[in-house]
Amino acid sequence: MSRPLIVILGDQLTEDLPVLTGAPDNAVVALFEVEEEGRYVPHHPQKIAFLFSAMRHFAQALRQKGHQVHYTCLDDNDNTQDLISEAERVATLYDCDDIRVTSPGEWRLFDRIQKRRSNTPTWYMVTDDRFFCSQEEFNQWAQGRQRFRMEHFYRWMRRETGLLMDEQNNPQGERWNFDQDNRKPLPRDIHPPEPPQHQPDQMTREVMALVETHFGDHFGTLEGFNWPVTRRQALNDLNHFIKHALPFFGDYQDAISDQHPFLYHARLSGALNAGLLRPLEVCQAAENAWRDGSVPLNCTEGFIRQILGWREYVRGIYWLNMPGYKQRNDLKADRNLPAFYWTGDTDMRCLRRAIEMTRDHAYAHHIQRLMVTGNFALLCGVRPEALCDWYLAVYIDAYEWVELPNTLGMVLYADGGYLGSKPYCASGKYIDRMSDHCQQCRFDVKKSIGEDACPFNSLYWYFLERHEKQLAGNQRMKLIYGSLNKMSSDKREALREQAIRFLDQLDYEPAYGQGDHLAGYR
Ligand code: FAD
Ligand code: DLZ
Repeated sequence: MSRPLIVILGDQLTEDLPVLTGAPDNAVVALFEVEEEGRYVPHHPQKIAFLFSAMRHFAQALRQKGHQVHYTCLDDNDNTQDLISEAERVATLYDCDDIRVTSPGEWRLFDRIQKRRSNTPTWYMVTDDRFFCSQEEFNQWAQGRQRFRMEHFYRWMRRETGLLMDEQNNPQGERWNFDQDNRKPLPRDIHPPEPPQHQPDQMTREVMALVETHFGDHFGTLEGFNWPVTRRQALNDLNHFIKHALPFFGDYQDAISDQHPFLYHARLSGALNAGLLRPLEVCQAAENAWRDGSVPLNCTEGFIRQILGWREYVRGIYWLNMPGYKQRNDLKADRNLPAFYWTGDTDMRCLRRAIEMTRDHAYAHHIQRLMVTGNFALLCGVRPEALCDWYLAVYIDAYEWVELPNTLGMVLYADGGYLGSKPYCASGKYIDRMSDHCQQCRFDVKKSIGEDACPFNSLYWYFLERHEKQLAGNQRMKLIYGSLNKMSSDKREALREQAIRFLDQLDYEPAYGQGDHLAGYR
């Protein structure tokens, strides 16, 4: 009787995956820790420790359920240190005729597996069913549309799933969107909830030591590691969020704090993307909290929109457009990444704090990623590849299917407006309105010219000027180009000179792969 090897990748830790529920009794289930996955970009040590520990706990749970499980540890002598060759080695070891795997979340692996389909043992890829919208459904939705907008996709998803819909299939509260209620800056004295603490058990401690030895040179600290590594812990984090943070999620969704990295955000993206939680159960928990009156509708809707809307939308865009999407660079951005992205060593307070939080927690919330580190890179003209490699490396939740559209599309506008209707470029004024950083910064956010002027200001105008041809025709940019065009030529020249001087004196990392991009960090 034929015997399959069922490969479970590090972000596929879901017990009811079809490859597992459909496995015959004699199947061998296999998980592999390999160097290659930790190094294709220099992943944050917390991300690697999170995945290895979650994989080890998952393997234990599968054994307890009666599966025969093979587990390759990182420092096993016969480990080939590459996922594909490890699967083929282990398939031979157990005399397996074929290898079955849930379709990977990144093109690079998907492509490699596809190319091995005619090999022996034969590889089979099974559709990943952990999303609301299958790729076929997304492709059909996209067909014939000139421009895609997340809002249209989201409304369709709401109708399809019935989430937050009334009996007539209309949106609850008679509105699709509560964004006007959701842009409040932070009040002075806030006390966001502390995240639940997960004491690392023996298994996690062993993994942390292993990661320190093998990946201790990567950007980021392991100290204070506090991510959920089992489904039980992830459910605990979900319940904690629903009870303590969701009631304020909407109001302060866009706010940035100098002190509180998580504010009222869920911290669930790592667990969701690794498969410890299902998006449906997360959205249902949020909807139930609204139904029982413990959470206002603007908060529940704002949260469900992120998961049912943005998360599904960016995944659809990724698979619809890969591999070509990754090559897009419509604004012809050509700078390397500023070196301080790997150190936090900058006087710009907002950037310093976002990077320090990233170093300490493998986390920064959406607005920090979009409007601080993202906005700055956009204004500087950082190459998409350089910025994407950084985002893919440093966050607990980063996988290319979700990172790439967010970075290349939403942040860098490198797809020419395919994903978002306008670039999210902003001057220091935006950061000042939404955060308490500027009061503690050596630069003056009200100034655009001079040694102590906030660099975001001149960079902003210089960006608009550089890209006038591509952007001035955009309806949503009309107002701002009106202001630029009203500016005197002397002022424009002074802003341009200020921005160029600033860009010239920045240190940049060497192009990735052409030097030691972590040199500044060590
Ligand atoms: P919350 O703010 O509490 O949101 C709830 C959930 O909604 C998240 O857990 C996440 O699953 C989902 N979500 C929210 N915004 C987005 C979005 N724009 N795209 C997809 N899902 C979203 N998210 C990732 O999961 N992986 C990434 O690699 C990633 N890279 C990003 C890169 C950039 C440049 C930007 C601007 C955003 C990126 N995001 C990414 C989206 C978002 O920043 C994170 O999902 C969010 O910060 C995770 O924290 P949280 O769980 O506290 O989210
Ligand atoms: C991110 C990651 C890392 C660091 N290590 C492993 C690993 O050793 N073994 C594994 O199966 N998966 C790992 N992953 C997750 C994979 O990179 C992920 O499955 C692919 O990028 C597809 O999304």
